[in-house]
Amino acid sequence: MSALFQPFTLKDITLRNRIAVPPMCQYSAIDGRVNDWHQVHLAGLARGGAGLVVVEATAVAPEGRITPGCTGIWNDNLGQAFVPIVKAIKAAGAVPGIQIAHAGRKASANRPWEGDDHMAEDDPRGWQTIAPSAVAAGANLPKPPKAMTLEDIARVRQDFADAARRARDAGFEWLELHFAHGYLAQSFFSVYANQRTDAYGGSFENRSRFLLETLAAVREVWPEHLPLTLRFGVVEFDGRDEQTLPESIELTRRFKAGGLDLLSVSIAITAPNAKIPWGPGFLGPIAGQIRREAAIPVAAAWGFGEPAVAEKALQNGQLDLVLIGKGHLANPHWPYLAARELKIDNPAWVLPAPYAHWLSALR
Ligand code: FNR
Ligand code: 531
Repeated sequence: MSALFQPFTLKDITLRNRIAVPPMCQYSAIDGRVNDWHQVHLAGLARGGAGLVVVEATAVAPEGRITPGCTGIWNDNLGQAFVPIVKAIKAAGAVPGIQIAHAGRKASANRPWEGDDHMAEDDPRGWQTIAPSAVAAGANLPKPPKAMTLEDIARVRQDFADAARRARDAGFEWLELHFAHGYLAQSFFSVYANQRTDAYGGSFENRSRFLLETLAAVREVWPEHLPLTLRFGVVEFDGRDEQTLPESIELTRRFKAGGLDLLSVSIAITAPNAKIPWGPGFLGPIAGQIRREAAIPVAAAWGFGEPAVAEKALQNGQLDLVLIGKGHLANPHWPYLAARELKIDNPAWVLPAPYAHWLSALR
């Protein structure tokens, strides 16, 4: 029996299979507002048969966007703009999710195909970035951020809670906080980015504080019966993961105690000298360790695009949900082709009825 095509129930939500489309920035919004491209992109992915489609990192405040083209949900008008997308994802039989985010010191950048670097100081489209400390992110992101005051921290925490409310009101049924990839929340946990000497820096407790407080603020707003999840970089691949991974497992236990329903395991990306061992499903073993030691459902991405690799990671208990990113950009019908490759004899788990009848032969 295939693991990939088993339904997955979390709180009151059941996904038709274990395949999720992870958030993938489109850099195509104007002043944060989604448009027809986002509709085409996301509805098309949902039509392909994934159980869950998560909308890209959507900024909780204008300065929290990575680039000027990133989506936002910092006001009610922007929140309501997602309603047609939520409806389209549901009409295709998938569960609509959204990732809410703040890019911190990695904000105010050019699109990847326009340089993937900070916009120049004199670029009128750019803005002052904020972060735990005035430590720049790296060579292509050299602008030093402004160290956040306690008022800034309180404001951004509330921005996440307000964003969660707007996501709820737009009809999303799955929420993911972006606490990974060197963005604001990850940078609070980072010994590299966070050099604060107040209650938000230094010790493990202090470096965890912003993440746990923000989760708590969102937990109060997000409905109890809908999955509340977050994506977190559990390792840096900087040579000191013997210290980092145990801390990440302990923090995951505290996320769970704080009401988290699932952890999407990823990479921290705050160390200047990271050596990431990219490879097919390379995060699987780490995800499995988190899943066991923190006793929480987990998802992971990175190179699971070969159906057999995805199936194996689920079969051997590394993951509860597999995230297929670029594989879905290459082919929105990835789930159906995976069913064929794995010789699953009932495509109904991945195809809407009008398609399933004609394609049921899987030949
Ligand atoms: C991404 N990724 C990403 N991750 C995230 O947490 N929020 C996001 O908004 C984005 N945006 C994004 C855009 C694009 C174009 C790509 C290719 C990737 C990372 C993505 O969710 C996923 O983790 C990686 O793509 C690895 O999975 P695959 O592509 O190997 O299946
Ligand atoms: C690439 C990336 C993935 C995992 C670790 C570091 C970098 N992604 C990250 C995306 C933006 C596009 C590039 C986000 O997380 C928003």
